[in-house]
Amino acid sequence: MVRSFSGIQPSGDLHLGNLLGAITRWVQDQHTHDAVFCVVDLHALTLPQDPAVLRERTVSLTALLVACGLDPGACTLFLQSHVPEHTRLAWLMECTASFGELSRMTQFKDKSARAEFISAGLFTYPALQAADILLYDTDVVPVGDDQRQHIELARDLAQRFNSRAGQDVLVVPKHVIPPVGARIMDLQEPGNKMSKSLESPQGTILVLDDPKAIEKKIKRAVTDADNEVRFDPEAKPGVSNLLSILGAATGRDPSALAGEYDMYGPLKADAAEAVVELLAPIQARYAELVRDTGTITSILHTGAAKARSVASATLARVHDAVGLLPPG
Ligand code: ATP
Ligand code: LTN
Repeated sequence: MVRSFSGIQPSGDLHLGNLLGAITRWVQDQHTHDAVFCVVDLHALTLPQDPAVLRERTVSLTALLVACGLDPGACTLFLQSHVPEHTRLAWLMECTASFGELSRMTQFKDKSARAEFISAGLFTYPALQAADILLYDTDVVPVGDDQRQHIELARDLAQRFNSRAGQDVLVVPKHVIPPVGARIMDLQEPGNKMSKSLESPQGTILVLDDPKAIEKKIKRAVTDADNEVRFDPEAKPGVSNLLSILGAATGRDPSALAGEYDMYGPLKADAAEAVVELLAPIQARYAELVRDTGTITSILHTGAAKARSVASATLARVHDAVGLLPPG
């Protein structure tokens, strides 16, 4: 079976961009692929985190992923820090990546420009991400558009590693980016992507926002003055973003939807209604799950054991290929 692997950081509250750009596809993949999903808590540490908040976010994000439809019986769901092979392969990937290629990563440039303290981990972050992916012999990586460059790097590293080893040790993965919803923008600053870690509460729709908050945020979304509904992300980023949100939430094409509106008001009202409808069942399931921390912990422990059995075999293969001796 084709293996699908992806990850998400517990670095803030899950938002509509995460759901439409990635999680929706993860939920589909668990029925058609051998699906493995990881809450990448070690990646979150590349920026400063309060330990109590990180703990709480890790549990609530896991509960929310299950509420979104991830079924621990149909996929493997685990925490990155529970499978030590991730950091062990990351070291070998750091020794495979060049300083120059890590320096060209746009996420590093953006995040380091905003960070007060630029950790070495923020710089080597994509090598750990490549390790996440390559440990599972991953074929496809469902992600939003912002991750394109990181997945390209994981491909390059796998190819370089194989060519140095003179054999196909690592599977070369491909990204899968949804046709609609791959880049949901901030509602207040439609030039920026909606993000967990940017402080923009009015521009970000959280998966756990109540219907009133969602309606208010969409109603106040920045558009432009000409009142012409057209899908043109360059010239009309705000309006196009609303069309993408409505399209991704209802499974329709944003350009086709544009033809059905001649003013912004009704488009905003329909987009708000579609989002409220999409999120209501997720919120109801989450409210039940989050109280049951025992179940969440047990899902994560079972997931880590399954993940580890695959990861340790890959790491042993990689160690052998570079000339490291087996430990026992
Ligand atoms: P941070 O702001 O901390 O980097 P994030 O909101 O970008 O967080 P991640 O944990 O980095 O979220 O990403 C999880 C998944 O969600 C990735 O596949 C990413 O591509 C996708 N994603 C994130 N933001 C968006 C967005 N605005 N539109 C579509 N997909 C997105
Ligand atoms: N870098 C990603 C999160 C991430 C990831 C992964 C995604 C870490 N490891 C492996 C796909 C596959 C992000 O910032 N969205």
